[in-house]
Amino acid sequence: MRLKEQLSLITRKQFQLPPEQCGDCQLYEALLLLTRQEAQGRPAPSGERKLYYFSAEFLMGKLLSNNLLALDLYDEAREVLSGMGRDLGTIESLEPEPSLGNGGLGRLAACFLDSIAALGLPGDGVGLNYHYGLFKQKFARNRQTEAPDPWIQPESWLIPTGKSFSVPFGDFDLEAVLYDVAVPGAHNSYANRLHLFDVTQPAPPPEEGIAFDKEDVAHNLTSFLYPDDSDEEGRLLRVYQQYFLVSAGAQLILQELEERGYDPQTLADHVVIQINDTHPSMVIPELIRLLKDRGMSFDSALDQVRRTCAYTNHTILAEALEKWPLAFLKTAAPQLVPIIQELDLRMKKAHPDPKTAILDNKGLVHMAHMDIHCGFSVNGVAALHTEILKNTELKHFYDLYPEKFNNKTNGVTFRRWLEACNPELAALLDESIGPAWRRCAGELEKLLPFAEDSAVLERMLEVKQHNKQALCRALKTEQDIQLDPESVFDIQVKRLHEYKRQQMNALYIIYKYLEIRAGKLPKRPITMLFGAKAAPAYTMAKRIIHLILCLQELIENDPKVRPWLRVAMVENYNVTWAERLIPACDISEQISLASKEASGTSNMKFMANGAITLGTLDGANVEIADLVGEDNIYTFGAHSDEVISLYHGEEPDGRSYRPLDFYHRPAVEKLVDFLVSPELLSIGDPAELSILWKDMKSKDWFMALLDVEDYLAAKDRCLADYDDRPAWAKKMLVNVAKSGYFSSDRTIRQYDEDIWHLA
Ligand code: 26V
Repeated sequence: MRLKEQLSLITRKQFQLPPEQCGDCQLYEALLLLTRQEAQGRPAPSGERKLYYFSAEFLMGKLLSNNLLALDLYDEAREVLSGMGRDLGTIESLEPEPSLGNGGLGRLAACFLDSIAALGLPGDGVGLNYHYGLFKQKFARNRQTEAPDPWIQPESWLIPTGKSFSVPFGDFDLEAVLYDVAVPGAHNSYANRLHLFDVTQPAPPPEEGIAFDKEDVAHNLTSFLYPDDSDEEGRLLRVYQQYFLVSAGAQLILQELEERGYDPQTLADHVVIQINDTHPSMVIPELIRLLKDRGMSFDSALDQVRRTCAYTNHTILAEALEKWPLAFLKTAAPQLVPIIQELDLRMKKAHPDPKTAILDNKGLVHMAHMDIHCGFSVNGVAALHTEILKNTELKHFYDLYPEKFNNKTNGVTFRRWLEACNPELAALLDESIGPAWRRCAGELEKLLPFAEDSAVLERMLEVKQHNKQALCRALKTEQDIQLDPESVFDIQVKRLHEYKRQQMNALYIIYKYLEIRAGKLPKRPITMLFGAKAAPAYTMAKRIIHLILCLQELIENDPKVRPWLRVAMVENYNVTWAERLIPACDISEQISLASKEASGTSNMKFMANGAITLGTLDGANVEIADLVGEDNIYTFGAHSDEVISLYHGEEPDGRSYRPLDFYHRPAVEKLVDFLVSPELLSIGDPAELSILWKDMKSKDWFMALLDVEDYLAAKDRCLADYDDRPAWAKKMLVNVAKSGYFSSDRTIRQYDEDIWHLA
C-alpha cells in the first residue's frame, strides 16, 4: 500500500479524520505510527552469533526522519505532505528528543546501532528507559538549573513487548519490563532492536527541579540517567540501576539463546556482549550466576563468559573509572558477592600484583579490572587513547594480556551527521562526485580533485552560509538569540568538563574583549557559540557555565564590543541542536588537555560538515591531523607525553606543573584576573567567580594556563586565514573529502572483523 493510503487509514482510525484535516501534531503521531509499524515488521538479520551492545546510554536523537530515510519513505512522505500543503520539516520538529544519554558515549552507541543495522549484522542494544532523561537544562541568572525532561508521550517509539524478567535485589525483587525500539537498517530490509528495560510503576516527575526520593528504588530506578551521586543513596541507586540493566539483559540473552535452540553451554559460540564502559560490567558475574543456576560449574560458566564479553574503555580519567564498595553490592545484588570474591581470588592467584586486583584492600570492586580479566577483548576508542591505555593507564594489564588489547577508532553515522543534517552539502556532493558516498563514506575522497575548482569551492562557501543563516533563524525563534551570519562561527559543544577546557576558551573571549575595548578590532566579527550541560553535582563545571554566561551578558551590553564579538550559549544542548550547529560551524573547538579526551566524536562530525578543527593533539584529533595534513587543521599545545610527565613530579600535588609560573606571564595574568574584575563581579556571583579565579591560578588541574598562549595565537592565525575565502574553502573541501574514515560503518566493520565475528 502506498504511504498516502496508509496515512489515511491511520488518521481515520486514530482521529476519525482524513489526513488533510489533521493538525500537525496529529500528522506527527500518524507518521510515527506508520513508521514504527513498518520498522517493527522488518525481520532481524540472521546469523550464528548475535551481538548485544550493553550501555547505560543511547543518545538516539529524534527518530522520525532517520527512520523514514532508512525505510526509504522519506521522499514519498515529503511529497504526500507537500501535496496537502504541509511541511515534513515542521512536523518532524514536533518530535520530543529521547533523553537517554549524556554525551559522546551515548551518541556513539546510537551511531553504532545505526551502522550495525545498515550493515545487516545481527546486533541489539540493551539499556534502560529513563523517564526524565539526564535533565533539561535551563539558564536563570546566568546559572544552569535542572528540570525533568519527560520525553515519553502516549505514542512514542517504544514498543511494549509483553516480556518481563524478575530482578532479585537484596531485600526485594523488581520486575523489569521490556520495551523495544526498532532500528531499521538503511539500504536493506532488516531491523534490529534497542531493548530498554523499565520498572512496572515509574514515579511521576518531581514537581520542582530533579530532586526525588532516591531510596524509593522500586518507583525511581528508571527516573533519571546518572542520579546525583554526591550522597550514598545516589551512589547506591546507580548500583541498583546497573544491576537491573544487566540482570534483565542477561536473562533476555539466555531466553533468546534457548529460543534459537542452543544450549547455554555454547553461549560463547552464539553470543557476544560488548560492554560499553564499565556501567554494565556486572553482566559478567550475573551471567556466571545464571549459568550456574542452569547447572554449569563455575569453571565452565567462567570459560563461556570469558569468551563472550568484550570491554570498551572510554576514559582515562581516574574519577570516572568506576569502583564500587563491596558493601553496596551486598545491599543491591548480594548473590553477586561470592562470585566476585571467587573471581578476585582466582585472578589474584594467577596474578598477585595488587595493581591488577578486582577487589582492593579497601573493599572496592574495580569494574574495569573485572572486565579485563574476565573478557576476551579490551579496546580504546582512538589510536592515541589505546596507546595510552597500553603504555600507561592499563600497562599492568597489557603486560598480562597483550593479545586482548586493540584499537577501534570511533566513528559517526554519516546518514544522520551529513546526509540528514546537511542536505545542501549532500546535494553538492552528489553533483560533484555522484551519490556513491551515501553508501560508502570512503568515496568522499573523490572530492579531492575539486580542490582547485573555483565553482565547487564557491558552492561550499555558499552552503555554509545558508546553514549559518538557518541556525540563526532557529536560535532567534527558539531562544531569542539574534546573531550575525556574516561573522565567523566558532563552536565548542560537548559536556562541560574541566579537561575539555571550556574555561580556556573563555580566556580567549576575555583576550578579544580587552583587545576590542582597547581599539584593536578583528578583521571580521566573531561569534563564539557554546553548548554544554554540567553534571548537577559538578560545581566547578557549573562555575564555568556561570563564567561564560556572564561574559555573554557583559558583551551583549557593551555597544563598543558587541558588533565585533558575540558569545552565545545554547540552552539545553542536545542532538537536535547539534544537527543545526554542526553544519553551520566554521571553526571546531577541540581543545582538551592532550591525553585526556579519549576520542571525541563531534570533531568528526564537524570535519564532515566542512568545519576546520582548532585543536590539541588529543584523541581522534591526532588522526584527523594525519589525514588532512597541517595546512588543513590548526593544532597547538603540549603533547600527550609531555602532559603525562607533568602529572608526575615533586610539587605538593604530586605533579611538576606549577600554574603560578604561567599565571605570572603578563599576557596571561590580565586575562585570569579579569575573572574578578569589577565589570564581571557586577554581573556574576563574586564568590563563584573568585573560586574559579583562585583555582585557575593555584590548581588548574587540567593545565589551561599551560596551553593558553599557544591557543590564543593559533586561534588568531585561524581567524586571519578565514579571510582568504578561496583558501579557506579549499581547507573545508579537504576536510570533507578526508572525513570518510570516520564513518561508524568503518568502525563497526572493524569491531566485527576483530572482535564480534558476526558476518
Ligand atoms: C562517567 C561518569 C562518572 C560519574 C558521573 C557520570 C558519568 C558519566 C559518564 C562517565 C563515563 C565517561 C566516559 C565517556 O563519556 N567517554 C567519552 O566517550 C566518547 C565515545 O567513545 C569519546 O568520544 C569521548 O572522548 C569520551 O570522553
